[in-house]
Amino acid sequence: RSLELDLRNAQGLGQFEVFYQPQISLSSRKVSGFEALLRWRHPIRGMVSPAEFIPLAEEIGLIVPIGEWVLREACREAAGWPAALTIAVNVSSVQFVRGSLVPAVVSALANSGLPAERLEIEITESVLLQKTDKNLDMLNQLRALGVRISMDDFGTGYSSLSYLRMFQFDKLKIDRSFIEDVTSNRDCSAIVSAILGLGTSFGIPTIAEGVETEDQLAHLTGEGCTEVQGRIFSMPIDAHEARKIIERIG
Ligand code: G
Ligand code: G
Ligand code: MN
Ligand code: NA
Repeated sequence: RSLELDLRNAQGLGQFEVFYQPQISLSSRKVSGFEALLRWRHPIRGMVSPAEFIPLAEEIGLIVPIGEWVLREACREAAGWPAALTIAVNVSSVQFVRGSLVPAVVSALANSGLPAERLEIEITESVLLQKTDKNLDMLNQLRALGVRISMDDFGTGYSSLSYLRMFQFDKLKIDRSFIEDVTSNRDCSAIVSAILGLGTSFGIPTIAEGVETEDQLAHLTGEGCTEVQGRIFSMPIDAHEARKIIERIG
């Protein structure tokens, strides 16, 4: 597989880049932080989406060094932003099982000088599906450092609700698939209301992703969502563009 060979060489060739998508607090209408999203600039294929290469990187174990690089890079970048801004980094379940995630986080924080409280780790349900005790232990270690833990793609998994009992998440991220039709589809609207209600009951802030329209924004604001990210404010942008946004709002 030539994609696999290219992927094995990508990091050494400096083909990865971290993009950043702003997250907006609905109470203050201000940027509260950014999500780090990996990009691969392939010399022939162009920009390859992580959706296309993360599964392969997980399969061949490469996600561990790639994920650690994203963590270092994102923490280093965020350390240069104003202290109110957070950085959310996606972490694969493979990094929990095969990597040394806790020491990697400790060193990314130490090397960048970023306070632990400004780092959010986004996990998906797969982290709690396998090696549950070991992974919960690692989540608690990260928590003890002061790092925040978000549940990504909330509601799309088989047992999202049971995870609320297993771990005290700091944020629930509502998947884009529910937001897309939230204003036009009663089922989506009901699911989103239910998730926002859970957030309120459990005292966990909520963030909606993939918000594109004013109608969606008004709906989510009315339903008590805490934060949004999506095209309505900005698609993921490179570090330079992110700094320009920060200067503009600063
Ligand atoms: O940005 P984009 O929509 O192309 O991302 C596609 C998918 O890849 C998303 O589900 C996102 O969570 C995932 N992703 C993006 N960056 C990273 C990363 O650094 N690590 C991991 N594990 N997943 C990522
Ligand atoms: O990790 P996660 O599943 O949250 O990744 C979100 C993905 O959705 C990223 O690949 C990002 O580029 C993409 N995205 C972000 N905002 C929007 C949006 O408003 N609309 C659409 N269609 N995609 C978005
Ligand atoms: Mn995410
Ligand atoms: Na998601």
